[in-house]
Amino acid sequence: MLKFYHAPWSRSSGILWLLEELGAEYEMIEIDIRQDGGVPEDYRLIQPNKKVPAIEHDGVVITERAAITIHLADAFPEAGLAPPIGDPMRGPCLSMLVYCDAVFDPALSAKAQGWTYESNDFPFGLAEDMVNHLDRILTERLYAAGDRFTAADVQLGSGIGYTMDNLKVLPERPSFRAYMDRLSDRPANIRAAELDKQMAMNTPYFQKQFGAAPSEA
Ligand SMILES: N[C@@H](CCC(=O)N[C@@H](CS)C(=O)NCC(=O)O)C(=O)O
Repeated sequence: MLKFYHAPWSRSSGILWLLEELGAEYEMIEIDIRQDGGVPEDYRLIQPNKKVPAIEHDGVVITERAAITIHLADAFPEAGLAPPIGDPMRGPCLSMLVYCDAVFDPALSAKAQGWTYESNDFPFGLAEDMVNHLDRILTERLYAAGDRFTAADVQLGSGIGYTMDNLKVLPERPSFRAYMDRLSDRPANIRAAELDKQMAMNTPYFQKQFGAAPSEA
């Protein structure tokens, strides 16, 4: 039994895409992270900071995107998104997954907040170094961990897509654009994006921003 705690158009959207890539059966539990008064306190029993995503798989709760991604990709090996131990792509795949949360996300969050700091002030270092690193990787390789799509691409692709095209805090680089083009026609990506959009348009926060839900328009 797999439960998925999700809010549309959020950091849990990458896990939605991953679940679609894996062909996993899951029960979705929507957490409205933008509701007036904040996320209800009882959700803290699942996620200590009341954030999404979280999953509960066969009675065990797993939090943090990188951990969830590794767990799910390993749990559904038939999808081939987790290079197994011994595969030379496993190391790069794990490195990129953790890099997305430990470096990419905080460095860009700091940049979006206009922070100025030295590289060694924070463990995530400078956004500029991170951008150059990813540019190098995605110029050398087709995908995050090598020449084939892995679970790391779901997190890296979600992060690049959101920060380059929506938040506009990640500078546009030809390697990033070519990478996003490679990911954009994946059926699971398209399915997840459509599902997420429908869910978003049914939440009061986005209805206020964009008008009524399509069905009520
Ligand atoms: N370190 C967490 C971060 C998750 C996170 O930041 N989630 C945001 C969604 S974009 C959230 O739930 N925010 C709601 C809140 O802080 O109230 C992870 O990687 O799973």
